[in-house]
Amino acid sequence: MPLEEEMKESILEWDEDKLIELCRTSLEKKEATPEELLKIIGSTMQYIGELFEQEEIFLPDLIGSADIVKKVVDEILDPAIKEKGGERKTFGKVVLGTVEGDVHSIGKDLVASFLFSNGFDIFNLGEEVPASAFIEKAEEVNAKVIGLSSLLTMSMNFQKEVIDELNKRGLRDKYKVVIGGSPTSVDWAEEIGADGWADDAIEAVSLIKNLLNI
Ligand code: B12
Repeated sequence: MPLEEEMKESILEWDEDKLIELCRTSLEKKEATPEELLKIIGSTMQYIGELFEQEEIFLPDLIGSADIVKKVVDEILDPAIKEKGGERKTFGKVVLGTVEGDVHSIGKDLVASFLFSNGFDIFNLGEEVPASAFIEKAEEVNAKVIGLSSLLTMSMNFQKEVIDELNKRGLRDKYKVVIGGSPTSVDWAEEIGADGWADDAIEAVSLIKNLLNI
């Protein structure tokens, strides 16, 4: 079976050991560069996203695949690229977190995995993140995008607070601010002056790519 097919199969079956073995062996034998392997992973994640949208696979499948991909990229491909003296070429940095007062992490982490496997650098600040922490991290790492997750009607207002705080500090135009989470909507995004809203992790990737003209 060609390498691409084998990798695709292992990602779909969450076969972490096989994916690690395939990547390690092809790097050792110089059958592929880490960048080529990343490209295969990226197109596989895109394919998996399409399967999810067509309801051919479900949330746990998506999470399983995203998790093993993140591990292989973190542990094998990123170090391999760094060893060659290069940096993983990315589309830009995204600072992401769940807003203040909210502990829900699963959806936000899924968005993080999908963005990562589609070529973004992710700074995942975790949960219950205050407005100032989003802004300070974005400034520190020179991010292009700030992503705000909220799963509670009660915490939605903290998404607005981040945007208000950006405005207060004169930084609003420096960042694309995207929001998500089940109680939020495109109308809410408009109301609080966000740049976009996405319903799921797959849409989040295309939303951010569109906003950055990628
Ligand atoms: C799991 C869960 C929990 C877990 C969270 C564990 C964890 N580590 O995340 C625990 C048990 C801790 C929990 C606690 C609570 N929960 Co809860 N929880 C859920 C549950 C069942 C699933 C949420 C989930 O993970 N969904 C799966 C993910 C993949 O979907 P998602 O989060 O929507 O994310 C997708 C999109 O929204 C989008 N997205 C998400 N974030 C972002 C960000 C950006 C930038 C973008 C672009 C897109 C995006 O992409 C994601 C991936 O596709 C929901 C019910 C439900 N069915 O949604 C209730 C739910 C969210 N919880 C609810 C409540 C009320 C609570 C509690 C207040 C309960 C309590 N009384 O203590 C506490 C909250 C405490 C706090 N301060 O936060 C309510 C919220 C109601 C509301 N609208 O306010 C819900 C809807 C249940 C209900 N029907 O009442 N909860």
